[in-house]
This record gives sequence, structure tokens and C-alpha cells, in this order.
Amino acid sequence: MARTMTAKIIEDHLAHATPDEYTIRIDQTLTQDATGTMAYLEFEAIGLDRVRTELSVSYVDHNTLQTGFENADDHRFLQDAAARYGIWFSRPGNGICHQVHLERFGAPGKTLLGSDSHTPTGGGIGMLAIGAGGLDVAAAMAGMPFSIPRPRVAGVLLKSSLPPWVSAKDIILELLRRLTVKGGVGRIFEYFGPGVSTLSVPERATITNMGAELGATTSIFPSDGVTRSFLAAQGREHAWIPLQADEGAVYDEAIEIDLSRLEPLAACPHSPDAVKPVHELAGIKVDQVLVGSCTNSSLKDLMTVASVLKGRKVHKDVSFAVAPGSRQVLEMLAGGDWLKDIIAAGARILETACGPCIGMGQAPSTGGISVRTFNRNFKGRSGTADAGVYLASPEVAAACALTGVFTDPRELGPCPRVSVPDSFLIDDSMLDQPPAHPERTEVRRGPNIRPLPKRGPMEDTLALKILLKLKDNITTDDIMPAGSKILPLRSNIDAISQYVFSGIDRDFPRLAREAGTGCILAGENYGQGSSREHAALAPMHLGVKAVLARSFARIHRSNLINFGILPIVIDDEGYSMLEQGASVSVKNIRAALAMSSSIEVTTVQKGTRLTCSLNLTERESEILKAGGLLNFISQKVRG
Ligand code: MIC
Ligand code: SF4
Repeated sequence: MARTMTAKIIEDHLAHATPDEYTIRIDQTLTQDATGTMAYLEFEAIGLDRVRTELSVSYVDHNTLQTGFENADDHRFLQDAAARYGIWFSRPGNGICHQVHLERFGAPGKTLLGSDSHTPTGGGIGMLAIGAGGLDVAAAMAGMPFSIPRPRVAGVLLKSSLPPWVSAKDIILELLRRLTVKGGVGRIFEYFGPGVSTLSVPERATITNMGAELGATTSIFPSDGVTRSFLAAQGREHAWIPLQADEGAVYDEAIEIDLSRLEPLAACPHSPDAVKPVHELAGIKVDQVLVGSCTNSSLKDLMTVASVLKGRKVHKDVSFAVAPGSRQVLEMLAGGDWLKDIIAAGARILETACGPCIGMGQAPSTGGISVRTFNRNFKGRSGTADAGVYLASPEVAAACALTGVFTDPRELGPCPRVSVPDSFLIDDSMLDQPPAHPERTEVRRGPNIRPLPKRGPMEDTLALKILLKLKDNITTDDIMPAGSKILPLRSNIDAISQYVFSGIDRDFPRLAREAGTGCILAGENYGQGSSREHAALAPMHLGVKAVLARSFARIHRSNLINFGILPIVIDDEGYSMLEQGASVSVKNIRAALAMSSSIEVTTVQKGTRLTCSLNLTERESEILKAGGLLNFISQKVRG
């Protein structure tokens, strides 16, 4: 039977299949520093001496603003843990995990699990690359296979080629415009058709990266001659294998994009799917322009920006900053005239890291308008609560930086032609290889690195206060905000839990502790965005035992289950009826978990019974019964 690329990779890696999920072997893992400390503490708790993957890499790219000892202590812990457990370590300054992984480790046909939601960037090079919580990645490092709900495979036919000034970012923005931030839930997007060969690997990676914003499980491009040339340019042609869907492969859904009809687009505040053509925004004053992030910081992206800026000056009212995606990109920019052109235009050069994308510096002014080549523009994520953040391509960003207002780059005249060199500068000296005798490494821990909080087995009855009633599309940034002040607390759950929902209700931690046991009531797509398991772990620490939502985002739902929080699906009627501050009780939980189907939620005041669903797989029910994945794993180990 003709197979899709998804089917091929899944079949090659299949450990187990049930009617609702596939369990696949994981070849490679990646972690980053903001999720990595927890992931390695979890790996330690599993109790193995060495990772059992083909390759595992620990990156430092998020918490690089060192205003106190915490981040530097985390970096040191991560470097020691990597050496101790047989993991590659990418030192701070080497670049953003997804960009570096694409350059130095990504390989078509392989599976990659990463404790970062933008791990699907690897789909640009033909990997099945999936984002997950740190605990799932720890389990994968221990050699355990990873389960995904059976996905629907959406085939995206790319026709023709992009017009001048229109770029890969506009392709994914167009998909976000059509499908919204929940349109990809439960789906894998496979790209095919004549447009594919017109896109380079980093351009493909821009698209698969931002597939995360659709809520997709992952996205994947074929591995073709373009992929082979990219790998050859990185000195890694040996990693190439061809990969494409078989002729006649059938997709569950079909999408068609005629690239020649696209125009420059931008996602408006405060959601990646609030997409408009840039010409409709023309004239809006811009205060800040930022180029970088794992979406658009490749050599080609920055060469394009340099070519647009060459011989021109950034508008005097615009703060313009550039963060190259990797040390390779920065060194190569510096090797040509590109970096000089960017600096001469008036750019502020930032280190090769996530930086402002996660609120690590460069917060805009009060009410400021910021145009960014990033992937997320959730309210407050920039560090300024009332800033308006727009997401756009490097071409649009450069045009806005020059004029100080929203500008369609097509107005700048002929589009510069940029051609990326045939070979990249290869210097892996900031990638520490795992030592031959890892057992000799001592793992040093700073005072902010605290033990993991634990939870006992699942209770049979729960009395729960509804601590918050929320709308649709609540992000993990809403639940567990990031930014330069809170991120250094990622290794200390007790300290970070003081900030749960701090952008929505500062009193939440106090209310939760007073209630003792509580739940959250939410609309659709609860927990969209990041993979941070802190958005489950910190609420768990505050006594949250269940989330009642109309639907859940994939990674966050798994994180809830991994930390023993019940993900209860409630219908419209129930959602409308329940109010913040009310109390509900949930009984016979263990029986409901055994059936893994419906569960009854009763309002304490009126005794109204709501039949809700759990929609759990057998494995998920077992994990919840144990009170979370770590308990489940140790039960299994004990037999
Ligand atoms: C993000 O872009 O939100 C992050 C920061 O990279 C997160 C991970 C984290 O919160 O540490 C993600 O995308 O998973
Ligand atoms: Fe880093 Fe931003 Fe990419 Fe997250 S989305 S990995 S914070 S650059």
C-alpha cells in the first residue's frame, strides 16, 4: 500500500500500536536549559547510568541572561549531567537548540523527541521530530518508547514558487490564517508537491517550526536533493537518506497552497493566527524590530536582512536588534560583509540565544509596537503587558526597521537575491562530546536546584474548589509565565509556583493553597504553546488535582497526566454552568480510570451531576492511577 512519510517513519520505529495510539522508539533527544534541569533530575530519578538513545543533546540557549547565580548554576549542572550520563552538551553561545540541531545532528528518517515545543523544526530535514514535556524526554533517554495519539495526516500540496519578497514565514502564516491555533491538534502535516524543491532546508524548518503554533503533533518535509546538499554543506552527507510519500499515498486531509499567490503577511497581537496582509497594516508606527528566534535566524534569513539594510539606516525611532540562531550563522555573517552591513545600519547585536523571544531582555516600551520574526506573540510574553507584538518574515522586519512604520517590503524596490554558500563553516568546539568515563563526573548542584516534588497515587474521591474560570486558548505562558525574572526559578518548583497564573490572577497561589485541593475550569485548547512541564508541575505543587476543559492541547495534556492531574473534558453546558469559586466533587475516580471513559462531576451546592469524559488510553489511565509517570515507571521497575 502506498505510504505517507509519517507512516514510513512510524512503521520503522514502531514498538507497539493500539487502536488509539502509536508507541515509537526514539533515536535522538534534545533538551534546553529552561526545561533541561527538570528533565535531568527526572532522568536521575529513573536511576540509569547512561542514556540509551543513539544521540542525546543538552543545549543552553534560553536562560542566558545571568542577573543572579541561578542560571549559571543551572548551566553548570547541565554540563556535569551531560558528561555524567553520556549526552552531548552545547555550551551557551553555541546557539538556539533547534537551529544547531538542524545544522549538526538532524538526520532524515530519524525520530527526535525534545523538551521544547518547537522540536518539529527537525521536520525541515525529514525527521519525525516531536515536542514533549521533560519527563517524557527523560523516559525516552532511558530507552522507553514514546506514545502519540494516532494522528490524522494532513497533506499540504505546495504549488509553484514564492514571488519576490515573500518567504517561508508567509507560507506558515497563511496556514495559521486558514486553520487557526487549534487547527493542527491531533495532526501531522506532510508537505509535498513542486513547491517543495524551491525551498531550502532552513526555509522548510521555518515552516515545520511554526507548525507548533497550529497545535500540530509535528510537520515534515521530504528528504530530497536539497536536503542532501544541505547535509553535504554541513559536512554530513553520510546522514542523508531519501524520503518521500509513495505515489498515490492517501492523506486524511488535503490542503493546497499556491505559493505564487502568497503575499507578505503578519500575525497581529496577541495570537499567531490573527494574520493579516502587511499592506493592510501599512503606516502603523513601529517602536521595535527584532530578528532572530528558532523560526527565522538561519544564515539565509540574516543574509536577507543584511542585503535589505545594506547602505541604509534604521529609522531613528526604532530599536532594532538581531540575534543570530547559532555561532555558525554568526561566524559566517562576520566572514562576509553581512554582519558589517547589519551593524552599519544601526542594529543592536544580541547573543546567539532565544533572548527576547522568551522575554530574556528587550521588553518593548509601554504600549510599544514590536515587529518580530519569532513564532509567538501571546500577550505579555515580551515582558511588557500592554505591548503589541506582530510576527512577520525577516523581509517585513527589515522593511519596518528602515521606515519606522509597517511597510510591505515590495515597496522597497527590487528584491535582493541571496545565495547561501555551498559549504558551511564547521567548528564543533562548543559542543562537548560525552567523555569515555562518565562515571567519574561529579554533578554539581547550586542552591536553587531543588529536588522534584512528589505526588502519591491517585485518590478515589476529590473535593475541588474551582480556582479559576478561563476562556479558550489559554497558553502555558498564561499558566506559568516565563521572562527574565521567573525563568531562573525553573529548577525550584516551590519558588516558581508563586507565579502560577500571575498575569491573570496574582492571588492564585494563595487561593490554591488555602483551598487545599482545587481545579481549573477552561475552554477549548487549554495549555496551547510551550512544552514546559512547570505548567503542570507547579499547579500540582499548589494542590491542583484536575483541569476541567472543553479540550486540551496535546503536550500540556500529557504533562498534566505525567504529574497526576486529571484532564477532564467538559461539554459546553457544563462549562457555562460552573462558576469560579464553586466547589465540585469527583467520586469513584479509580473505577472511572479503569474504564477510561466517563467520569461524574457533582456540584456541591446544588448536587447537579455532570457527566464528563476522560478519553484516556489504557497507558494514560495507568499513569494517572499511579499518580504520575515517575511513580508509574518505578512501579514497573519494581515489577
Ligand atoms: C517557548 O518558546 O515557549 C519555550 C520557552 O521555548 C518553551 C519551552 C519552555 O518553556 O522552556 C517551548 O516552546 O516549549
Ligand atoms: Fe527559544 Fe523562542 Fe524558539 Fe522557544 S520559540 S525555543 S524561546 S527561540
